Amino acid sequence: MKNTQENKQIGRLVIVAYRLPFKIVREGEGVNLFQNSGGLVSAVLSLVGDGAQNPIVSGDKIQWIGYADNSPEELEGLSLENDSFKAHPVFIPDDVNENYYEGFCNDLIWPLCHYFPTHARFDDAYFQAYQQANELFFEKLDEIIQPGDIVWVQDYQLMLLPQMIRKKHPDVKVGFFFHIPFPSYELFRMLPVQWRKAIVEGIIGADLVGFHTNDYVEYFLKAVRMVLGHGNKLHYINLSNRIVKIDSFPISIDFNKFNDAYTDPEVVKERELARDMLKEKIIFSVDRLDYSKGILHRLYGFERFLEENPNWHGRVAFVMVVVPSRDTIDRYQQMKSEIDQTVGRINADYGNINWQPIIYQYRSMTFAELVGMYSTSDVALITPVRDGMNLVCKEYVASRQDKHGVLILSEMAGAAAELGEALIINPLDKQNIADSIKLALDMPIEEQEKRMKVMRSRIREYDVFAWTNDFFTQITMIEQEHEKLKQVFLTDQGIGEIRDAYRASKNRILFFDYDGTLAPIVADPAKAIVSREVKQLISTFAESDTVVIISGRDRHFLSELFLDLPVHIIAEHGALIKAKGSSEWVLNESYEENWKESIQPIMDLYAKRCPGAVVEEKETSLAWHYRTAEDREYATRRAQELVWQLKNYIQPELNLQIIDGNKVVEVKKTAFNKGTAAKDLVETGSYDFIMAMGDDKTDEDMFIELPDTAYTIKVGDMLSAARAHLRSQEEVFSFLSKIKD
Ligand code: GDG
Repeated sequence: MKNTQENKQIGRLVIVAYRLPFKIVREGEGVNLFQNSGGLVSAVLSLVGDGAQNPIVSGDKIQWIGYADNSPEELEGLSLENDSFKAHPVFIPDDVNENYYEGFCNDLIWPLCHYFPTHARFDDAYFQAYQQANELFFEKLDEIIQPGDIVWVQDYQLMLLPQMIRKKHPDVKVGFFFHIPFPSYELFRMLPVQWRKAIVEGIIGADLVGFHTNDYVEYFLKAVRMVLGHGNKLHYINLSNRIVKIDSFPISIDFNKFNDAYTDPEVVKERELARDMLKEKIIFSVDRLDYSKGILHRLYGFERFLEENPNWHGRVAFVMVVVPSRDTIDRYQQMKSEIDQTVGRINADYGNINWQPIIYQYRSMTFAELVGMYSTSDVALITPVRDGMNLVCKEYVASRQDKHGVLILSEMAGAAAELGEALIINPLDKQNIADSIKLALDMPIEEQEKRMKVMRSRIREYDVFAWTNDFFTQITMIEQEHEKLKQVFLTDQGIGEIRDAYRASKNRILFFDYDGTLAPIVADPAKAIVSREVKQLISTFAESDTVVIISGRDRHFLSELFLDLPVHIIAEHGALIKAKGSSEWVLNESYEENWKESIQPIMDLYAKRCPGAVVEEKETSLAWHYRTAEDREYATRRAQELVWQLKNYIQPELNLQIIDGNKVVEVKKTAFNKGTAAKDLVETGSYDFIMAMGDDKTDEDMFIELPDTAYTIKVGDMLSAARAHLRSQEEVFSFLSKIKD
């Protein structure tokens, strides 16, 4: 990593998050900064300074932009920095912040993303404030940004910011991380059209967008596809002038901090204190007061366990700590009183003078108390009904240096994807919770150790430092990817170089795509006809060179157009080949039939529902065309749905690929493409000049497969693996004339 950066200016790391990394407290003339010990703070610290494993960013202090609840006057003239961070406070007027943070963020996005749409409030004033606040963050960033800086934007409070940065500072590297679940499209689409558009556009202003799990990545990609019509290839979204990578980065914790704390005297003291007080087996949970954390469901599950297992009465205590949060809000107050009542009821029903089944505390804990409880509890019961990741479960595992203890974890937490050795439960199923509690309490020590060992080594390996490192390595790789895909538009000099090489060579092969390259793209595909001049030019080339027309069109269309020319024709993306001078079409040998009957009905159905769209059955593929659709926007949405459905439907063993082309969705066998077909031809001769031209996504296969010495030319400005670009199809004639001149 170091080498690739050596000659580049390494910039500063700029974090933008709703909160600053420390609390600012005025004291007389000065100020006290109380640094948070949160995961993100220690994670980003690992990127700078002497301990940094990865000099992606400079060793300068981390610049951190965040909201300050102090007034501007209060902080005027004060230096807000400590050894590691320099803070740049953003001041948001109270009324705006109310609608922005309490409103749009916590009263709409939070419930929607945690699958509580009934709690979501859609208020125009909220969205207005959200835009305003994001702009205030941007203004602050705009004041301090320098060339080479890497900006890392955090979470759902700042979804519009990446795009704002991209517009004004197109070359700045921007990462975005989403800490909560990204919901399935059915939920996301509940947002008003303009809002969801602004959100998706805002987020993909970044170069790299991170989520905790692959599911969230998939949901987001679908939102991008449905809302903006941008498809993706694996993890990449190809916008016309840049690519965005969307990937999963499961956030983690500082494993060593929790592991080492086991022997910390304060933690030891807390552990002994807990053990002195509680002789029973201990079940423990800790979370913020929030409906997403499943606190009530957990209580119902524990109640069911008590009901069914009288032998455990008096022998188990459930220590449930709820950390105060947002409890001035009605919904949270109500939830709190429901929790209070439920705990009271269970304790009254099952407890006795010597034993209280639930020890409930509504307070926050010190770090020593927390790890003391983690490391002494026999079971951690973590049951969110939805959680982006959930760090508490990872902390519990890391704190168990003794490898004892059992983790019960909700399948709705992002962490469940990584911690398969936990007892995984459905948090809404009280029987499932009750059964798992029993299983956990009865689990032999050897089994506990076996499970803990695997989970601990996984968290140790991918700790929060590996997480940050991974994210930043990916950002740098995107830059390299961009370099590779950079558009070089051909100038007279570039054209001159190709002409010289053409003239200096003897045995030449030239590949021409048809639609969008030799012929213009028009609404009716049947009317896309190559002009007389271009055809004449191709014919002149064919006198001295091997010319190949390579297209996705069927053989009849191409035969008719080029029958009189001495050229090779490749139809249906490489499936059918007719050699120069022959009248025989040869089917690619890897082609197998019998797949169309399962795909055609799906395409037909989509065509019926989309006026103007048609299904074309080619010999070796099926194509759903929507260039002729009456309502283009509607058809684009339908096309995206079709691609999505086909992707889910097509099993890998069918070896089919879906091509999301220019106003066409096409399904064909994977065994061949324009790339394999072009490569096969090149290998049959000893060519000293190879040129390939194309405008479509399918031409990329050709650009990639041909040798590096080939002159590959992309028509249009879409990112491409080709060496050079022409701006449009109209330039093709003049370009070819200059080469032949
Ligand atoms: C969001 C997403 C995602 C809690 N109470 C005390 C205390 N804590 C610490 C825990 C843990 C953290 O707070 C809670 O983290 P979670 O991940 O469980 O949940 P959220 O705060 O909702 O975080 C979540 C996370 O972002 C990261 O991306 O995992 O899904 O919702 O570290 O230890 N710490 C102390 N006393 C307490 O009373 N010392």
